[in-house]
Amino acid sequence: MALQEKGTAGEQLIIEADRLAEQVTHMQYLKQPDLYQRFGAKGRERTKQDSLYSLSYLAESVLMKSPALFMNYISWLKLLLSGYRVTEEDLIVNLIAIKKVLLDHFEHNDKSEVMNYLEMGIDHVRTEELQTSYITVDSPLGTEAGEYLEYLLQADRKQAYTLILTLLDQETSIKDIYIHIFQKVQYEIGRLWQISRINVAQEHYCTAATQSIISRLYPYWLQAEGTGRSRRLVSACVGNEQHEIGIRMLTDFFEMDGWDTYYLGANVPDHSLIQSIVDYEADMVAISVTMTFHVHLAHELIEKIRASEKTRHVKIIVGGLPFNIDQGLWKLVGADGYAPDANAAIQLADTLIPAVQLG
Ligand code: B12
Repeated sequence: MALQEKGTAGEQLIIEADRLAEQVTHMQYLKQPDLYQRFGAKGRERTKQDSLYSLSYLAESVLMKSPALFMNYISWLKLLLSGYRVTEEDLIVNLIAIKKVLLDHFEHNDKSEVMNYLEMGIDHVRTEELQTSYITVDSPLGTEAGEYLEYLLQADRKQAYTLILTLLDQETSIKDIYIHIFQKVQYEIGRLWQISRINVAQEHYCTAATQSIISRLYPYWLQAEGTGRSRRLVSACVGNEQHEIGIRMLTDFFEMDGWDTYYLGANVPDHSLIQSIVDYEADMVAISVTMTFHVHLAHELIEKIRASEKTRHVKIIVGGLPFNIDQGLWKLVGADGYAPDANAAIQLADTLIPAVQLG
């Protein structure tokens, strides 16, 4: 299904989001002058930043016709703000300020659609949220994932690495280590940051440590070049998406499964990515999106890939957080398929391009 032409309400909102966020902040501080005493001058900057995020998520949600994206954002925001002593009431005041500013200062024929999504978001603030750890002892490798996380939080990456080597000695598969330890621990680190239990520096340390451990495992599984033509994958994050570990793990799974892979990571200009499909004679492209407000960039990129005769034959798969939140979203961006994680992606790829097809 094609998206509407340029100039939809969602697109207009993306363009005007910064100006509108400033007006929302102004209105919220008029309504709640005590915010200065509670949060100081920095609080005003944060309010503007958060309002900008809210407008961006709202816009993307409207653009993709996916209320789930905005509802998930509201749940996420509520938990994030509670760590900063920002209450549900404060959030509702902010969302109502957004509503007022949109009513008075945003013009579009389909404005009612934007207002409907926003209303749903305001109602959603009152929904009870259950937030539990991603790591439980009864899940596969749950105990080991807990230990691994503890080592990283104690800044002991050597012990974390030793734990992984011990698991390899016990013949735990690398794929299981990726999914049940690295991925789970990354999700848990995100949750701990969100509820203000760890700071940004700790998150960066843990992420960098896991990336280095992933690299140190390559000699255990990366094979020398095989003979003959294998299926070929080009993989990358969309636009200025910075979350690259998921697509890296996915690419490694493809390589483990006999594909030849060309991993580009984050910050690849669309035209370079498209050129690499040609140069590398790719059969499939994997595009990763984590931040919801980047979903439309995946749609634009896919349109560009399909527009060129040289690249329109490739199969395109997408994945990442927004696609996991709304499992029908992949169709709207024009992809050939989606999978929730690296294991499922391999199965999907086998369906789209069976191994025998290329001989
Ligand atoms: C590490 C991290 C970062 C790092 C990334 C570093 C790097 N080199 O990758 C940095 C510090 C840059 C970062 C920045 C930000 N982050 Co961040 N980050 C994370 C964190 C903790 C881990 C990400 C990760 O490694 N996941 C592990 C991988 C293995 O999982 P995955 O990405 O889901 O991938 C799997 C599947 O989704 C799927 N998949 C993924 N891609 C694809 C593609 C295809 C084709 C297919 C089929 C499948 C597929 O397969 C993968 C493997 O199984 C997450 C927490 C989380 N829940 O993910 C937050 C998180 C994603 N970040 C978040 C936020 C808010 C931000 C910032 C806005 C923070 C800020 N204020 O600046 C910025 C935005 C940056 C940007 N513009 O992109 C939020 C997003 C919330 C939301 N609802 O949108 C999260 C969820 C944290 C949280 N709980 O609040 N972040």
